[in-house]
Amino acid sequence: MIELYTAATPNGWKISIALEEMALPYTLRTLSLSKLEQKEEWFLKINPNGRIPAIIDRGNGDFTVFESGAILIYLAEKTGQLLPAEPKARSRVLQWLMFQMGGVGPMMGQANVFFRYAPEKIPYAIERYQREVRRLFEVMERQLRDHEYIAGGEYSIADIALWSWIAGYSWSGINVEGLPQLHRWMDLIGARPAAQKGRNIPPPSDPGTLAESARKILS
Ligand SMILES: N[C@@H](CCC(=O)N[C@@H](CS)C(=O)NCC(=O)O)C(=O)O
Repeated sequence: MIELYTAATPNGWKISIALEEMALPYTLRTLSLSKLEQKEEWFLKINPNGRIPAIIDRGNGDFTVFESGAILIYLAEKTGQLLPAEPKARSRVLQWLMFQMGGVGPMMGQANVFFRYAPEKIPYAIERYQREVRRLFEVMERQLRDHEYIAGGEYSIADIALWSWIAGYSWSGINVEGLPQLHRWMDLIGARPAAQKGRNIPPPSDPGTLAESARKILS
């Protein structure tokens, strides 16, 4: 049995979507980010970085995994799902997963900070991050012209990682006009029952709760 430590955020939803997709049984431990539970000593033993998500695999000697990309790879390897074994196909999935982990996630995260939460509106910062996210979306648009899913012909953990963030593009204030392939892909992933279910575990917070959490975390 997997224990999932999470909260209602894109990085958390990656893992609930993957667990649902893989039909792995799991128990849920929702942390209150506004109460800074993720910084408490007991949780730092699970994730030294003090952030969600993290898992403990009780079926594998209580093995702990943090960093959402590493958790996705761990679960894919455990189940043999959503990450091909063939080296080149596997590398393609990992390339797009890293593109999410090093690009889309951090840039959308910063777009959210400056567009939504910063006490002072700094146009340079808002534009910098929104423009960079738009550029990353255009990279995906080109890739998706020739590929049904982001890493090729098959659904993978890279789609899960990217969709979990990109489905929230309007919260980050990103212009998605003129990106028909990105919309096709968003609809394709969004139609999957596991994506719909996992995106609601835990259910999205209201804007007030999000702002309260951000204020605590950023102060
Ligand atoms: N690179 C990490 C990022 C995790 C992350 O930033 N989690 C956010 C929620 S999406 C969090 O826990 N924020 C609370 C905090 O920073 O204290 C991952 O992908 O797991």
